[in-house]
Amino acid sequence: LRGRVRQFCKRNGLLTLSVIAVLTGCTLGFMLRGTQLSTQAKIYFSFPGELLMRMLKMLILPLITSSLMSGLSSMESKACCRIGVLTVTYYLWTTFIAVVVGIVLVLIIKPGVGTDMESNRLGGGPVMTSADALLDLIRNMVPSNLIEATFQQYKTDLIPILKVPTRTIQPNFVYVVPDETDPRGRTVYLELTPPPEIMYKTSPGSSQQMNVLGIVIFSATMGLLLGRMGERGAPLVNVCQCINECVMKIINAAVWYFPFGIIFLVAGKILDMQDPSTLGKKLGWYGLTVLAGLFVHGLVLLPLFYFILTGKNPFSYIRGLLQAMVIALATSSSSATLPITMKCLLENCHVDRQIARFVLPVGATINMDGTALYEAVAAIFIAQVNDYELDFGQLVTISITATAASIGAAGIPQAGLVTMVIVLTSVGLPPDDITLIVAIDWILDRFRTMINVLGDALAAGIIAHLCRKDFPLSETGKPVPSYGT
Ligand code: DAS
Repeated sequence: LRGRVRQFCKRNGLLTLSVIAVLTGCTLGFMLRGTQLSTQAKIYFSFPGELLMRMLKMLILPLITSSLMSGLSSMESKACCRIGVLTVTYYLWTTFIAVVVGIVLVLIIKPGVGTDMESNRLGGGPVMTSADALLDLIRNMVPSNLIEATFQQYKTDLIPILKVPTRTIQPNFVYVVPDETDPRGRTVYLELTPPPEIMYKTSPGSSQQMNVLGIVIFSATMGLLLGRMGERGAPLVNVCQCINECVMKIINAAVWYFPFGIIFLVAGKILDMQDPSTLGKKLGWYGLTVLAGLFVHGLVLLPLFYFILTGKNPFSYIRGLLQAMVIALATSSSSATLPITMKCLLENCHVDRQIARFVLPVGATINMDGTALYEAVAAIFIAQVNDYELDFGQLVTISITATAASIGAAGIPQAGLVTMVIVLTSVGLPPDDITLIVAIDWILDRFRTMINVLGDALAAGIIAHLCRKDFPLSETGKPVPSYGT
């Protein structure tokens, strides 16, 4: 019995602790909601969770750059091209499928029809055309300064300053600034970051995420070039491999702090949560539509694709990813979850290290099925609230811009809400109306982040199977030696 208990703890100890931590955080958050914690107390209370997020964010860029440079440098060019084409094609295909699932569901359920929610046509902020936004996403794929892009990846660009009537808004990443011109003090500004000196037409996307995409492209290119330099490139390849192994060792040590941080991360969010009874029935139906779409896409279609393309049981593979999905649920950040997703892929799912090192960082940057589905549903919900009939052409536009916007969304909390403006402006809807859905965005964000992470990880398993001739290790089922052992 002791041996069984030890085996269970070894395989599932962290996952069990993390699940218990999420439940404990929920309980603690609801228990404390009635108490009037002072701001100072809230700062202290949120400290352990903030520490967890900073630990994860600290590891992301060294992990992405070292994974790509060391992983690609040891791949021969044909295999590299094959994996690259397969990966991007698979990602675009599944993201588009996610959008179609969302559109079909929101047109059937019609959560926004006949709602009494008022649209916020207050206007304000620079008029954003989708052309500006899309151009800006592409512009930001080439960061003018890699070092600056590296260090500012978690700041989000200003979205158009929105004037909204006073309402309890989840200020997870926005500052609510009173509008002095309103004597009644009822109007506030929703402002992401202090306006830059030059208010150029920036996309509402998080340009830093595109910078991270730029870093991914740069690192992948460096990896390919290093691979062709032979002995001359070996020193830098060795440095990248050592950095990669050190980062994974740090992750192996840091993960035992995670359950403690998760408790306060979840409790802090629930403490700030708007009273569910004030959300309104229609918003509830909207939330259920998003959750139903995420379930259909993430737990039905993606596993089905995995089974069809690999012939293996998808749910035993997903079982190996549960730890990463719990971290995604707790942090609502697929980038922050990346180190854990990498650890699960290598140690639980036995995916070839070179495949994981390429597919995962690219996926965490550009593949966000959950976000794409959510943005399509939210845009059509807002159209329904405005009694705005969308024609087929506009639905096609929404499916394309939602796919593009999800590529531009950062792997950080509620980034999908930010890039949503691209989708709204592409069909003439008021960008201010994102405030209609802000109130429950923080909870939907957690579930769409889980599906984002799941989509990336299932893709790695599929690509590894399809490229098994190039990487036989992942097919032998032998455990891939985990880092540091
Ligand atoms: N929270 C984002 C992520 O980390 C998803 C989103 O905002 O839509 O993937």
